[in-house]
Amino acid sequence: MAKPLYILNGPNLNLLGSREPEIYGKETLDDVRARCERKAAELGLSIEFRQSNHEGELVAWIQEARTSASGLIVNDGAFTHTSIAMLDALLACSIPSVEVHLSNIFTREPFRHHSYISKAVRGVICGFGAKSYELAIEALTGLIASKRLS
Ligand code: CA2
Repeated sequence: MAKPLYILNGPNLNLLGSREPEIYGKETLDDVRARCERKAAELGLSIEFRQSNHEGELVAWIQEARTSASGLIVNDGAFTHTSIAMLDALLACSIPSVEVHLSNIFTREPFRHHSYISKAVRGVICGFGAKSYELAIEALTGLIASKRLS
């Protein structure tokens, strides 16, 4: 059995669907999880989908993913723009990883334009709402398959 894709979500993403639908869409985090489960199943993969409001817990999960996951998708929420700890955890993680955002962070406030974690991932997908996660699963599946062949 292949290892799952870890899909990790950072602070406040548990509130999805409750406010700011014009920025983040109307779907809840459970809806996003269901989309990810469907997309992964289509591609013959399983997922481990988690959310935390705590930086240390997210760091611990990234460390866990090093040995327990075949690939990693991270929406670090606001920690994207603040956390060197998250960057270091991802740099120590050699499995393929993708950064996702629901919103297009580059059309928003200037403080959202910089991501500490982009340096440590294979690619970034943002601005497609919940679909960003499905696109990330497709991209990651390709990366994992090409790693298996090499
Ligand atoms: O666009 C994204 O996915 C973000 O990672 C979401 C973060 C934000 O800090 C990043 O700049 C971009 C915020 C998530 C908070 O989501 C909420 C959704 C509904 C209500 C309240 C918060």
